[in-house]
Amino acid sequence: MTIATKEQLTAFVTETVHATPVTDIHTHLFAESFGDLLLWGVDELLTYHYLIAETFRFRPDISYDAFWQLSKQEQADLIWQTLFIDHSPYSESCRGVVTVLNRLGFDLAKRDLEEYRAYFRSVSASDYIDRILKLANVKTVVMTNDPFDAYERGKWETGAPQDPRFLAALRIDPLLNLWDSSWSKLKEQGYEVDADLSGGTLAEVRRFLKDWIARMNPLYMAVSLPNDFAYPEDSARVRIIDECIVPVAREAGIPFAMMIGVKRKVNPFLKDAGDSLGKSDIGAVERIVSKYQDVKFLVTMLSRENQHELAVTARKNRNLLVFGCWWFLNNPSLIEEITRMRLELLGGSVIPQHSDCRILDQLLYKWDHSRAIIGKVLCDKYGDLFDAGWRLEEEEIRRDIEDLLGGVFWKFLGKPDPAA
Ligand code: REL
Ligand code: ZN
Repeated sequence: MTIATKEQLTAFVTETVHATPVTDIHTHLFAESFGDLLLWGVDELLTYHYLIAETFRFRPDISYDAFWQLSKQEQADLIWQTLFIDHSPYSESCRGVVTVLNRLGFDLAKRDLEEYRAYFRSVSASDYIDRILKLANVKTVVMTNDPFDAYERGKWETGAPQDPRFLAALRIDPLLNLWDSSWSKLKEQGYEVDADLSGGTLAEVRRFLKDWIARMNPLYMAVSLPNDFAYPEDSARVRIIDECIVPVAREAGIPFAMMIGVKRKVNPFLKDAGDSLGKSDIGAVERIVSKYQDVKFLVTMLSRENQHELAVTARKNRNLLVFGCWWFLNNPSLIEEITRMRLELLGGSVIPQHSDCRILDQLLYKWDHSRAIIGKVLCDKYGDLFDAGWRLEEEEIRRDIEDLLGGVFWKFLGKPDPAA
């Protein structure tokens, strides 16, 4: 049907963005078969590392050690008191908790943490997964799967039942960022590798990657890279990229996802909350994607300052697909600015958002909040076309939104959307 008025346009775009199921291309969530690797519930929500960092800012009276010695529930109590009762929870990660509790139907007027906890004790993981995926309208969740993690490896080795809503991504940070310590872990797994990459080491690394690809059937291989990531460079990282990751990605027909710009552990006392960011050299991205035009690259960058040049680099390289507003960019003001800029430079050939959820319940807020912004930006973009006299068809708008929320990803992979 043809859109007749601006009001009709706004209503249709807003409704369609909310009604379209999402493929969430990067999370830290797990299927139920991974047991306690899947985090959910109010105590997990409150102890999200984003909130831990915010709590310490208000609590100079609590030492890092004292905090880490508390039980999870005690930590959650302290965070609730500090960020939700002693102050108003308007930071994005605090607001996220409020959105989740609200969407679950809790009485927010009472602010009674025990009441929320009682619900979580009464529900099973399996029912809760169903409830959250339905409420968040997420059809597929891509996990982050680390073969260097002995605990997770155990889960893969027991061949637990598969849930088609949760798909794998092979995460290889230790291989590229910590070769000095990870080569011995490969050796323990039966690969004949040496610290100096000599002899058959690179062939063995390729064998390791292929073995895990066979086991996990990942949609892509992924790494997070420091802000000073350089390419080319005389380093173990770049040799492994050139001689192992790239050929294996090419052969397996899966992309290599690079998440660039993280500074790990700038405050180690904060543990997971102690990572930061820095501006990166877009030249490194340009050089690697243009060198390997037959390999697909998914790229997200952590610094706001890199966003414009990353979008321009994607204009020049069709094997580069930009995705998500990562981590410190996942705030309404920045999502709006970045999404607007990307749609202006790339049209719909982009993945505007991923959730990066670590806790299942967060799907509710991360997607609610991002959908609202994506919808708002799209209303403006289609509104401009409407004003310029372009005929807008509901079917075409629906197609575009389905693409942004998943279709672009699946087409880039060259695979049918299994949930379609
Ligand atoms: O995948 C990553 O490397 C990051 O997204 C995570 O390490 C980070 O801690 C995550 O919670 C950010 O949202
Ligand atoms: Zn992540």
